[in-house]
Parts: sequence; C-alpha cells; structure tokens
Amino acid sequence: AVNRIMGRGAFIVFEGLDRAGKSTQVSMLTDALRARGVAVQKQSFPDRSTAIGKLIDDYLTKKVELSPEAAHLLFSANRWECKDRLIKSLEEGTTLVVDRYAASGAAYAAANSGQTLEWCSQPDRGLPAPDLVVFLRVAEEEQQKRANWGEERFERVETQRKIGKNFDRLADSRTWFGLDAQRDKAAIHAEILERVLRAIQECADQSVKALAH
Ligand code: 2DT
Ligand code: MG
Repeated sequence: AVNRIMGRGAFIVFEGLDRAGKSTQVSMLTDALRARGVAVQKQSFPDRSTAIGKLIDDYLTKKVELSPEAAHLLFSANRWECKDRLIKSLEEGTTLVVDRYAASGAAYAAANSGQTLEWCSQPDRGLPAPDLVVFLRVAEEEQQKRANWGEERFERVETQRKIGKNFDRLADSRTWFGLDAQRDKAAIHAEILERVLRAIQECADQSVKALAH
C-alpha cells in the first residue's frame, strides 16, 4: 500500500456518547480509506472478544456487578493487552481506526465512580496516544431516539450528561476534532475523511507517542 512506503500508519480514535454514530462513521471511514489504497484496520474498545473483554461484556449487559474502579481497571487492561499489536500495526504502516479508547475510559469511569478525571486517566498512561480524536457531538433528545437506547449500563440521561462534561474537559485542541453528529451521515463522513487524510500525512514520519497526563 501507498502508506507503507510513506511511513507509519495513523492512530485515529472516535469518541462520543452512546448513540452518537461512532460505529457507522468508523465503518464508513475504514471503507473509504481502503478504497484509496490506504492500509487500514478497524478496532473497537472494549474488545469484547478477549477473556477480559468477556467479563466487561457481562458487566455492560448487567450480568455481573463490579465496583466502578475495578471495572475501570478492566477496561484499561483490555487496552493494555492490545498495546503491542496496535504499535506493531502502526509501525508496519497500517492506519488504525478505533471506536473508543482512553478518553471514554476516563470520561465514563469518572462519571461512574466519582473519582477525579486525573485519577481515571492514570491507568492508561504509557499506552500509544491517538494522533487524532474525532469527537462526535449529539444532543440527548437525539441520542434517546436512536436504536436500542437505554439497554446497556451507563445509558441513562443523568450519567450521559456527566460523561459529556468529562469529554469536554478532556478535549485538547491539538488532537481533537469535534463535529456536530446530527447531520447527514455522508456530510459528516466527508468532513472526517478530509481531516483524517491530513492526519495520515502529518504523522507519517513521526514516532508513535504515548499517553501522558
Ligand atoms: P460501546 O457503546 O462503544 O459498545 O461501549 N466504556 C468504554 C467505558 O466505560 N470505559 C472504557 O474504557 C471504554 C472503552 C462506554 C460500551 C460502553 O463501555 C463504556 C460504553
Ligand atoms: Mg454503547
């Protein structure tokens, strides 16, 4: 692929509240990049396929109860168990398009546990840092209209409000790209694609950075 010659892949993360349309946009972006000859891989966190991920899935679907802090450390462990694979892919020139990552970890855990955002960010320190965070904004009225709303843990208005405030505090102007996600899917996609193609070029000759707080 073109970007194998040009340098490493970009680490693109999608963040936002539940039902913001992240998964749809992740798929549209992945397909569009692939169609342009970009080596690309899609990934979601939590990765529910691993042993830790299965426990997280049971927690999210309310089959098991865990203390908020213990749950948070599992979400973080679920990223740590993927660390080497993520870095290897990036270094081989593969761009990663990732549905949720450390910001979701901190924003949800702080809302759920009452611990500070800083406390909740610590377990992810040292993991590879995203080159670009695409943040999809959705209003709560719209969120509630979307399919399957309210089934999983955290899908409550009060909780989502707290999480939204946490995301706003975590957003940094250098790497975050925020968009109004209540528009035509294709229009949102076009804006994201343009920004991502730029990010791929910009990070091609840079080393992979680490999360620091
Ligand atoms: P999805 O709605 O994307 O399936 O996510 N979550 C996610 C956390 O609480 N901590 C984390 O570190 C991550 C990655 C967000 C399932 C839910 O899990 C929450 C929603
Ligand atoms: Mg969800």
